[in-house]
Amino acid sequence: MHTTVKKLIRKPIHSVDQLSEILIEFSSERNITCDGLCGVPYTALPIATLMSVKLNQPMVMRRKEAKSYGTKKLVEGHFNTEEKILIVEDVVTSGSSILETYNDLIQSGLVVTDAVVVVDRQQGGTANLQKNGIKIHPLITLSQVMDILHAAGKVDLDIVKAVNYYISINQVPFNSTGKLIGEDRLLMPFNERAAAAKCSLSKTLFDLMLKKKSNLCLAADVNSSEHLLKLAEMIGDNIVILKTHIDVICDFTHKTAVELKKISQEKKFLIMEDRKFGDIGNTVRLQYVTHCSWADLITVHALPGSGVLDGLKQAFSELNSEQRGIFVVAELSSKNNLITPNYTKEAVTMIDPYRDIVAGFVCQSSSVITSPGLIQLTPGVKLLAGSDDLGQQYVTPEIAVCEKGADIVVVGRGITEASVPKETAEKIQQILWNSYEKRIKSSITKQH
Ligand code: 6AU
Repeated sequence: MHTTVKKLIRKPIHSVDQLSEILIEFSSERNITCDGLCGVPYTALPIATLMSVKLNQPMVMRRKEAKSYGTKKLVEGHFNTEEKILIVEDVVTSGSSILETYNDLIQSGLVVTDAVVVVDRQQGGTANLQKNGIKIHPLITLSQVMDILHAAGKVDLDIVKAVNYYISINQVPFNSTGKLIGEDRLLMPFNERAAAAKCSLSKTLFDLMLKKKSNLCLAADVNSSEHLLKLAEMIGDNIVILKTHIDVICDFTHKTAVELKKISQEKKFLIMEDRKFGDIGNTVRLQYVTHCSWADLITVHALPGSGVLDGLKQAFSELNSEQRGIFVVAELSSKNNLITPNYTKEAVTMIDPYRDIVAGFVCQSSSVITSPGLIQLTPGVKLLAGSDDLGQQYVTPEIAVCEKGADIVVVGRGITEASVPKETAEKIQQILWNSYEKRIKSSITKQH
């Protein structure tokens, strides 16, 4: 037991003020040096604030959600790149909150090597963070807390044993790459993903997926309003998104949009206009306001650069407060397309300051998205793998989810041109949902 804990036993603390002093003493006992501090939001913020005042050292603030206006920074405060920041946290369990903070600080050019925490619950978080290069200094562990309470006659030995047993059977599992299961989006259930989402429409989408047990998007590429609305009525219960290309519908009017919206509210799905915007920000802003304001989601190419997202952000705020979201095309399903791995990587980096409006990516491979809050939308799917005669390439629903990492799968002609569209949609919905469940379960069994 280190000196600070011994002192703690002799003189218990009663306030955050005292706790911050103890942590300062503890950090100096450990020879931890830093240029500034950062509390993990939110509980550790008052502790870090008091430490910063007492040490007369700056504090940086990590935002849990990027601001939708102004600087859009994830880390706020006066700092210079390469400065060393000490993370402060109250409790470490899996280590995922510290890791999120660490990632944002590193991305902002800061250096992080250590974190001081008040209590280590000993469930694997410390070791996991160590694997990620962060040394954890716990003031006290849960077993030490129990030992101290037992020695003071406050808890029975049976309770101590029960707590130790709980710790031993509730270790946070790792996957083969040393990542926490809870951090790898492919292994995480959608409810946990929803909590990690920074775009509020993504949260709605994850909730819909869970409620409807569906991760199916219908590409309703038909040429009349009547056919579109008929499909929406028929298949609405099986899907979470209905995707349109309104420029192929010869009689599409505002009335069609209103009727489609009504069906989407009754059947509980979102509407995505697959516009694949690819122009300068101002043009896209005008196009969106004129033609797409009725849709919940739209697609854009990353090609024009971040101006396209600025244009849409402006359009969203010009319109109203309805929830809106964007899917950025990072890869294509068509044969011989010109997208390169570097383009895909740059597209992913580009959206970072726009996480409040970007719901995810249209892409083909599981490696594109690592962040659990972003959604992978994958087209090019049919019950039977193959291709059409214009370069579209198809994989089966199971491959799309389990191997390509799709969260939501886009199926068009595989349903609309089937002899029995409703039954086919039901079948695909079932396969996709089973594949999602298999993906998260199989990964967990692999770990134990
Ligand atoms: O199932 P299909 O081939 O009948 O339809 C696939 C749908 C079409 C495409 O415009 C769209 O998915 N799509 C996209 C999207 C969604 O952006 C990207 C892509 O790479 N491939 C693709 O087919 O409406």
